[in-house]
Amino acid sequence: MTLKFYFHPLASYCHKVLIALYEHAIAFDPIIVDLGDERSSAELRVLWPVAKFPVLRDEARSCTVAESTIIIEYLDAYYPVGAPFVPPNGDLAWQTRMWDRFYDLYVHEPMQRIVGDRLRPTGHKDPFGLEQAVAQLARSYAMIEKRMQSSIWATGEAFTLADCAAAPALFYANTIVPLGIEHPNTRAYLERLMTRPSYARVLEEAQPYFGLFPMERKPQISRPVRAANQ
Ligand SMILES: N[C@@H](CCC(=O)N[C@@H](CS)C(=O)NCC(=O)O)C(=O)O
Repeated sequence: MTLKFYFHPLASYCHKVLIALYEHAIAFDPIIVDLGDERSSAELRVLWPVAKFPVLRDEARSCTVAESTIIIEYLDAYYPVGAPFVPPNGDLAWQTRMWDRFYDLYVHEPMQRIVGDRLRPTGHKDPFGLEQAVAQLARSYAMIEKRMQSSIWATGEAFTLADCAAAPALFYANTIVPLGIEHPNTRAYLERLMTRPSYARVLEEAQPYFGLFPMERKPQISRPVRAANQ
């Protein structure tokens, strides 16, 4: 197979690209990487010494593509099927990129920071960083809540790159800092994302690994967006 996808089924940024691959039914060779295992991660490190995934290797074009957003743009450019994930021009193009950045930087990143703090050894915790991450998530939830009052997907009617970014970011953020009763639009949006066949499949494939999630609250597929105080 010409496309090799290096990923882990539990890894949130890998979910973002898997959604795009499944949306467009693009065939690929799945290569599960265990970063904790020297042999398993060696191949990834040769391709992309940053040693973060997802990474796409396109043997047909001799290209190694890293960074979830760039991989999805690459799929649009070289494996186009149906509507592109980044609309080609006009307001929708910059809006899609802006909301992709928003979900990565202001939902996904603080969510990862909270999980990362959990993994830090005693004596190396970052309570101030943790506080900042929780405050950022609260601001982001409020922004999403307002925006999703009148929108089905992140940028309107079409499912785009921004929704690929939103799905894992919101799914894991909601596991750690649950959406509340003040976020009905965001909860409904997350439910739409989780029941969309592409992401439902990603979550089903991730489910066997949910026990490895390093927080007390484990991700759940069933009754996904029930508010903590309901
Ligand atoms: N900006 C990167 C972020 C990739 C990333 O953070 N990947 C995580 C998994 S979700 C990872 O590789 N973590 C392993 C590590 O940091 O050692 C992207 O969009 O692909």
